[in-house]
Amino acid sequence: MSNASSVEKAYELAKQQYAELGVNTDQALAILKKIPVSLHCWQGDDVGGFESKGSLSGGIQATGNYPGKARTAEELRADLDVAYSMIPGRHRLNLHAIYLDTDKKVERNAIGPEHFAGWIDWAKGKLHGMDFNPTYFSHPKAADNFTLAHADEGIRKFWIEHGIACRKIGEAFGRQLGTPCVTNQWIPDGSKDILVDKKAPRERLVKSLDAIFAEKIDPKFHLDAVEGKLFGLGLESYTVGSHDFYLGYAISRGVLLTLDSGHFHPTEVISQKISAVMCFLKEILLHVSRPVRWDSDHVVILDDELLAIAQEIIRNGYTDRVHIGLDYFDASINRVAAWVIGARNMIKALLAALLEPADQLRQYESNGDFTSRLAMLEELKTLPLGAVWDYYCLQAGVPVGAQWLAKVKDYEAKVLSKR
Ligand code: RNT
Ligand code: ZN
Repeated sequence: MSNASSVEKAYELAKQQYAELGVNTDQALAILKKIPVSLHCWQGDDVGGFESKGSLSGGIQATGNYPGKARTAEELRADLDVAYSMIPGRHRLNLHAIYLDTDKKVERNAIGPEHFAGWIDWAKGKLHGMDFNPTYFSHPKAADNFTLAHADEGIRKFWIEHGIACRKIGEAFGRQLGTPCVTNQWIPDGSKDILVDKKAPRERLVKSLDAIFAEKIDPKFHLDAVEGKLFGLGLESYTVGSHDFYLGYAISRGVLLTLDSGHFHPTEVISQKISAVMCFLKEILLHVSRPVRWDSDHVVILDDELLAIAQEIIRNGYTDRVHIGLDYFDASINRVAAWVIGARNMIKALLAALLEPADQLRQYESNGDFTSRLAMLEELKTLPLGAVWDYYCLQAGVPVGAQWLAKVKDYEAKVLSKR
């Protein structure tokens, strides 16, 4: 299905079919258009960054050796431009501190908005909001995988200064781009083997975070988030910033909690946690990822969990309170395609949720008519979501269906393969 008139015809039929269930597809698309997804810059170069040529640390790993990764900020922006041109809607960029755009060597505790001027100008021009992350890994002062919870006061101080510097950068993003920047704090701190004193590092982390967050910043420009996890590579036995730790921290301090799909035990899913934590938190940040047997950060596909995450956001009316970010890094395939596939899937999942006859389903449930609830949920799976999606892409001026792939292949032949 490629030409515009066949896409429109299919949409008209789909629209009728959904209307019979009481779903207004035009309205669904109008809502979808307003939901931004924050694309993570680090898919473009396997979490390398432009600060040094050192290797990735912190217990995370990008596997694969596909050619063509971005080597400079300009290359990364060019790749991102191609990716955004295949993704319907207006979306954000999530930047890590190691992606600073400067020729000089700047220590992490000395970075400022001026080192990200190239990104700010680009985002202004392209109308992208920006989010930010301090980088507490891939650095000599994080060599033993302890940063904010380090026993050494000097090392803690260095990383606290980095955290503070990053919040100021995030605030500058928010002020200059007119949309609040979410700055997400994730640290690798943990231990390969069983720790005898599990308490002291956590108490130190509370103090370090409190020092980082001491200065209040207007939420119109900047929001703070904290991200817990279960384990890292080489850090299997203990993580200072576990989920329990950060849930308590976020609730008691009034900051956002970040839920990453890959940061829990294999049978735990974040879709089940959203409505639980939202009873106690104003806003949260999602790192939508795809763990395969471990926190592997595979490209997000349109699987049951992705659909369930989107359903939780839409069914509960959380679109203004849940910030959606992607977090994966696959180095085994074309990196621009990886962005496009994951982002398009996230948006498709939101569309699927918006096309549910939510009131009707809720009615079945409250009436105790679980037969109808199950029947309907299953029938919905084969309704023409694809026709509505294609129409959305057409309207947004981005490639319909798999047409984007040829464009990415062309970019690969002309640009990426020459790197
Ligand atoms: C690591 C966390 C974290 C990172 C990025 C690069 O397990 O998920 O969010 O992926 O900061
Ligand atoms: Zn994450």
